Amino acid sequence: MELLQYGTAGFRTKASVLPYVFYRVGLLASLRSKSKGGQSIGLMITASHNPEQDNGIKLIDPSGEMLEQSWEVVATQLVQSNNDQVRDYVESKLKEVDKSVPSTVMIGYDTRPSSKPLLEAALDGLHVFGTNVINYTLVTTPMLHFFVFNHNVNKQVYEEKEYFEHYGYAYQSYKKYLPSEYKSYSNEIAFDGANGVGGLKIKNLQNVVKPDLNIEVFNQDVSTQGKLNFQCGADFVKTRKTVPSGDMLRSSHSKYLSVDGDADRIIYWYPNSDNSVNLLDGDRIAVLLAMYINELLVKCNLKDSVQMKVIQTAYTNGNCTKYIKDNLGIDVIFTSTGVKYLHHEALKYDIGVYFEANGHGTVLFSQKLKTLLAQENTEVSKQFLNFIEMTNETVGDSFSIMLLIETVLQAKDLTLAQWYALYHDLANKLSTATVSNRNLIKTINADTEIVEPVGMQDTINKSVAKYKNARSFVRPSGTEDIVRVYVEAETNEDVKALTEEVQQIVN
Ligand code: 16G
Ligand code: ZN
Repeated sequence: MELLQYGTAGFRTKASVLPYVFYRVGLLASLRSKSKGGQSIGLMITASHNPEQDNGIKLIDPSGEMLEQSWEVVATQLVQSNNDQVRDYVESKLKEVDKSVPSTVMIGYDTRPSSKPLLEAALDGLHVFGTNVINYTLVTTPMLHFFVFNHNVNKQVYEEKEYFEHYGYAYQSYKKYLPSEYKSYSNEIAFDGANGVGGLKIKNLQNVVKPDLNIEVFNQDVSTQGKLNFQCGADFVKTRKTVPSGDMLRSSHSKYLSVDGDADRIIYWYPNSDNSVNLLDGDRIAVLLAMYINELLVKCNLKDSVQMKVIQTAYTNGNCTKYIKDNLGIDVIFTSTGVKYLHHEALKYDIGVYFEANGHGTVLFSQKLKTLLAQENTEVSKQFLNFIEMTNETVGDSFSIMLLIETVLQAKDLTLAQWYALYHDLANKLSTATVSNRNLIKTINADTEIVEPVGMQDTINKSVAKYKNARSFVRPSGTEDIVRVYVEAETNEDVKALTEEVQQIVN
């Protein structure tokens, strides 16, 4: 039996090995709900941007956030137990939780062919404890986070329609704060749905925001096998830096965007004549949103009363960080890779703008800020609260982020090329190395420093020092059996040469 771990994105692997995992996660979700006084827990069935034959499952905690870390350990132990130990393990855990508390679990799944059969296995586990199941069927990951949050915090069982109206109406209502004519901005968007649930569901949002946003949907085939995430979607565009398949260039649009297979990641882009693309990735989204939110803060005279930070990972381009610090005057904090680390850091501030370069992120606003804005009750404080309404604060949500981006592009009357030109990326390359045991590499300081094997970091530092404005870090992947090597420098030649040096050190 493969030893699965509850990782940054829950349990994820080939769908064929997952039924027993889903059954056990059904048991676990019931326990989690009971341990939280019967509050609802979310169970999302998806493997995000992974190939169609994979699948996965992750738990959503009562406030709509990812599963608390101590329970990740519980999840891993439960899934790694032998069949005959499962009962003992569950019973030992049950001693700590009050069995008589009724449990509720909200479920959603993506378009993978394996999702529905796997759901049955999870339901078998949930029925063991007589858990009340609310099945949202086909939804994006952020939609389920929204439903769980609203059920526990606002005591309402929302319907899908209400999710789209919540964000769509917030977007519509913000129009009164925006110019009525534009020199540069265009409301036309070509939307790459990765042949997944995002391509399907974006139409519901479109119905609410039409005609203000004109969205043409591409890659929305969820019935042909093998098409999910295949040569399309946010991960493909980000890693290959090329136009996705699906004939997206057949008529010219001024704006293009791609989401991933469960629509929690988003990347804007526009094509060059050779089919390569200019990427408006998570780095550039963070810049755009942080710039605008900072302006709102200044307008509300709150710049000195609240604390705002941008949270990034070491994969953020050095020039992006520099732009945020030097040009926008906002502090940047780094965390390890994985959304939960960025999210938890962002919670510490009144405004935490967090994005991974791959397009996963959102903005968190503190209760203190919301109260201050409500008390002020001025036009601009109402405007700020309207902006916050448009933000899905539970998790990165490609739909909510798209509406925020469109809002800022209008407010500043920008084309994608103008947004892209705010700063220039340093040359960079992400490569992989295969080693006998990736877990022998241990890192600290937000993945930027290797502490084991001892001495490896010093050797890398010596290589890095030979190149101008260079940076390199090495970390074991959390999702694949490989090591990732990131290199950044002034020129492509330097990046290539330094990558070769670091690869030799790691191998
Ligand atoms: C997971 C993470 C993503 C991270 C990626 C890194 C979530 C929901 N997803 O997909 O944030 O960027 O892992 O993958 O946390 P790696 O460890 O293979 O480089
Ligand atoms: Zn995803």
